[in-house]
Amino acid sequence: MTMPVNNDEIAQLFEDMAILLEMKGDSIFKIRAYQRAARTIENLSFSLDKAVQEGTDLKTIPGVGKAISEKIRELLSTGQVSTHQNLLAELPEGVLDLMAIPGIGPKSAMLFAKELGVNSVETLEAAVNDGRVASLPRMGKKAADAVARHIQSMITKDQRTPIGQALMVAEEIIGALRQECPGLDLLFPAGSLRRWEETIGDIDLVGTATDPQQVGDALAALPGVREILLHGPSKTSVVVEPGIQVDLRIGEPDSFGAMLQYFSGSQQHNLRLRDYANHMGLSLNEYGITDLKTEKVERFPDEASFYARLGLPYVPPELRLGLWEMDAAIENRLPNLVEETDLRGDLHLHSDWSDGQDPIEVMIQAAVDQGYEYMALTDHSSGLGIANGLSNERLSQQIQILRSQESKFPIAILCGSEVDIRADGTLDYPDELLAQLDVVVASVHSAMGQDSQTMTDRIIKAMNHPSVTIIGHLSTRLLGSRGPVDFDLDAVLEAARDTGTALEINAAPERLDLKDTHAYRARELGVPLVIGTDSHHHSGLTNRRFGVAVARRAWCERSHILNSLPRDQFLNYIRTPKPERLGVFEAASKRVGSP
Ligand code: DGT
Ligand code: CA
Ligand code: CA
Ligand code: ZN
Repeated sequence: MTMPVNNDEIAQLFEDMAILLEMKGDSIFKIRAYQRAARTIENLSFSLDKAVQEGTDLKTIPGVGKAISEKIRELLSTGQVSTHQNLLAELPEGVLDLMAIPGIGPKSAMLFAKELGVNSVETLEAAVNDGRVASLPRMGKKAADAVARHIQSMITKDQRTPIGQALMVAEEIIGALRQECPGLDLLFPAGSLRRWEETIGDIDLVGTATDPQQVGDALAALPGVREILLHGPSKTSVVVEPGIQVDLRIGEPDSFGAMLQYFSGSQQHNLRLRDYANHMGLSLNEYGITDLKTEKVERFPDEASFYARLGLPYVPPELRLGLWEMDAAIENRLPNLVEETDLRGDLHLHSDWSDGQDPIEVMIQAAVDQGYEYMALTDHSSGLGIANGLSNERLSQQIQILRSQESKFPIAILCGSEVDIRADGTLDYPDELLAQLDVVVASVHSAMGQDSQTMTDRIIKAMNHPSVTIIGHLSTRLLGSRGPVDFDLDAVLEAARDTGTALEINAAPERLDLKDTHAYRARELGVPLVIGTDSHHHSGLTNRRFGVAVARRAWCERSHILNSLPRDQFLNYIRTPKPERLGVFEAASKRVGSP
């Protein structure tokens, strides 16, 4: 049995065969015949598969002769066409890979493969760089430069940018456009950036302006622009340094809600929403909502009114994944997501005593400036030689200094440490010293190549230590440069709950660790979550927004986040022995959670 083949797939096969023949330099008449057949088949009003089953003579179809009719029958009965397979086999190696580069057609791909022996994107890039492409007949420097750009734009498209970097670039562009364009009104990130995905394919910006053309012109003229991909009256696309695509769209204020909603995606969320709207007799697009019967278009200035027209509550962008947020919205049980202003303290801060850049007082003042009620200083332990970790003596000294600072600042100053979990699961300080600390963040910084069982045992052993308050950056991954360690997530989450150990959502944008899906699972299991910035500089505390975004993508409410507890309740939590403190958290967060 072969899968049924539909008309589009048959047309595609003839389209492909025309390209293959063209590459071979075959007769133009044969090529045209295949192309004509493809076009005819695309536009047929009946299924070829059915027609063959019913015994129709395909040659009665205009443009379908004996040869093509036989190939259709062969494809329908065997799932492939031998002439097509033979053509593919004759192709020089790598030609199809070259054709996958946007802007490179079959002729050039064949030329590069035959004349230069190029068989991959990499070898083509090398041939551009050493001048071999430019020296080909009918190519020249200009054409070679175009090939270089095509390769670059393909690489750019494939490479996703970590959100920290993408958001910085987006904010710089928004700032610059605000300066350049007095007529600019609204301007927001949309797409994956607005949903706080951890990596970003391209930056989408949507806005409104009295003079849309002016905003597009300003974007195209920004100093960081490397290439202009498209420059129209309401849409402009550019590539900015260091190789990130930016799509800007300017729309009308009275339909801005539909536009922002459409371009915020995700595509899957929008598909679900569109299906839902269709059942109500409505259709959606970037301009508004259309009544399918009357064809009347309603416009919406903001997203809330757009969702409300569909009888739905506002769905926060972080939840728009096209998974189960639509069901929750329909049943009106979307969570009341945690917000930055819910946080009452930061429990992961470094000073210049270890590898931070600022003195202790500056870090404390930074926590005061965030409006916090408490903070913990957590410099590294001595095992981490590179980070100038604190010896037992220096930690004792730091504790004394911190205790003496408390009266000078309006917040609770907690003595802490980010203590290494050694390869065998023991901690880097003696128990007596750890017992003097208010907050212990235990983290893996070494022996990251351990197998899953060893790593899982190691982390769980640390969780069983009575002084360990929080496990820091559980997976140790660095976005785009280091993968996670191997460990059994469910075993670790269960141990966290059973031992009364909180897990950190490390908000440093290069970490985001726990990641969203792990935090989601942790929340479901009732593990207390802490959003910590791991700041090594006073400016780092604002990175909490990245951690809050992870928590929101994990459907966390304020009640799921330990450091949203008010000072007294938080102090009560850390002073209660493990594992009873889990009960303190549950009771306190119920009170916090209620209106
Ligand atoms: P990215 O850029 O890969 O990180 O992910 P997005 O979600 O930003 O995707 P992008 O930039 O291609 O498009 C932005 C939004 O625009 C996307 O989330 C939904 C909407 N959109 C774009 N193209 C289409 C489309 O062909 N169909 C539908 N339904 N929506 C689209
Ligand atoms: Ca995008
Ligand atoms: Ca885009
Ligand atoms: Zn660390």
